[in-house]
Amino acid sequence: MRRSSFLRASGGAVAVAALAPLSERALASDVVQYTLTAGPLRFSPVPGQNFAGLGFNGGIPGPLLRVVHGQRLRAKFINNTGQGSTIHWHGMILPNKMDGSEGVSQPAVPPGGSFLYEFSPEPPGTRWYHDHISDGLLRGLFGMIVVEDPRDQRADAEFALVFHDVPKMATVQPAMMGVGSAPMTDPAGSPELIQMNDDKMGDEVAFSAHCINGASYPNTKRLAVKVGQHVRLRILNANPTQTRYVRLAGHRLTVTHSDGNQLPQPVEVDALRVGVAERYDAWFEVSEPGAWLLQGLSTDPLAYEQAAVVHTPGMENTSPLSNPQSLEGTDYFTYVKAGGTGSVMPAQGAKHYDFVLDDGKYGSSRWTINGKTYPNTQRINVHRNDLVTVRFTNKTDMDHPMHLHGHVFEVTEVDGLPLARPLPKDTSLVRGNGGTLSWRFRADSPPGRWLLHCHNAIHMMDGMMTLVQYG
Ligand SMILES: [Cu+2]
Repeated sequence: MRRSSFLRASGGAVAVAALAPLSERALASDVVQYTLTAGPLRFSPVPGQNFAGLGFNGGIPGPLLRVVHGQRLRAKFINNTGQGSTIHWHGMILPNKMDGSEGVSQPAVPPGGSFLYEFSPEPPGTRWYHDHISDGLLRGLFGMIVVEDPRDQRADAEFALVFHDVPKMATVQPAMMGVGSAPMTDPAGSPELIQMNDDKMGDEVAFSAHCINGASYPNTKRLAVKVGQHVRLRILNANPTQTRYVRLAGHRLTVTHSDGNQLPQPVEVDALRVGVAERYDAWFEVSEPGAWLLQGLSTDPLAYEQAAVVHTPGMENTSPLSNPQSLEGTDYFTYVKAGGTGSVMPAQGAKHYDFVLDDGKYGSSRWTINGKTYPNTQRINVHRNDLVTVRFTNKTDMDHPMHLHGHVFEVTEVDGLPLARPLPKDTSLVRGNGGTLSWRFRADSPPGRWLLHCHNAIHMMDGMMTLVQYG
């Protein structure tokens, strides 16, 4: 019988992005305990800003949680936000009642209440946790959790980076009504800008600061590396509505994991394309002394502030090499690059669903699946071990980051191209203006009701959501 010892993790704010190896003591523990207290927080990442946010343990983002695959996580959630809240463990396969979906897997934890989340985190990789009620996620209730895989490749240095933004909350309601006036701020050359028509421009949320781990450039923590190191970045896009393009000046990035799951083979790119709620693990080699900017690209005048300096010893005060805020001529990550095109094994005996994603055009507060909004959307009813395929067709002119709780699916097709190497993911961007994307998954998760929804907070709140129900 294994010794049962408890590790009391500090659970403080993410002060430093660098991940040190877990201590011997942590590795010897069967259970990792955290307390996550959510409460109001005045957040000031840039001078003059005073955002009425919500944070876990006094920080935005919340603390970086770490467990080793095989350990059990016991997270006590204390809700001091003054409103109902839950914690969803994004990308985890876990007992349904631990999924943290308000109204689906549990009732809201009331103000002043608490809830004990306890499960064995599966599968290993870069995952995250966040509030799953109304505006909690928008206001700052999110953080990263890394489930370390002992068999994983060792990095010489490793950094966990949450890309997040401070929303102008007054723009959220107009965006939900489809009558907002916030501009698009995607970088030049991005498909987001190219595919947008003018008929549905009222759905954008505006942001007042762009951050990495709670700070804006130049106040972001510097990432210290050494020549010869093989460095791993774990990157999460916690923005509620916008795709992020992430680039490290002077370097190519080798992408090994998508949403924490190992890709069939690594892909080398100039920049990451990180949809809302997606995560990427990307590596680079430090081949010479220098200082380089790691940036979230956008055309927002504030965008330059979503950056951090990567530097070798003695170079911390050198002006860092940077990139233009443009994707023109940039080789950025796509699912097709990662999966290659070819033929895919037919999913024989699969239950197939066609989901058309649509909207109500300008001035509408409807984002639909097959013409319906949640809870009137078509459900996916499964029996244990069913094979399910879902094909999305996107008739809107915005991409939709479609997310399935409690499962890892495979992306098998993108825009009519079958992927030779299906990609294991929990969130995937479906391209606008007629784009298609197919999922395949096995209904072998714990039984229950699992949400399937667009992770754009506006679209989700406006109904683009359904359920996978085990019968
Ligand atoms: Cu959407």
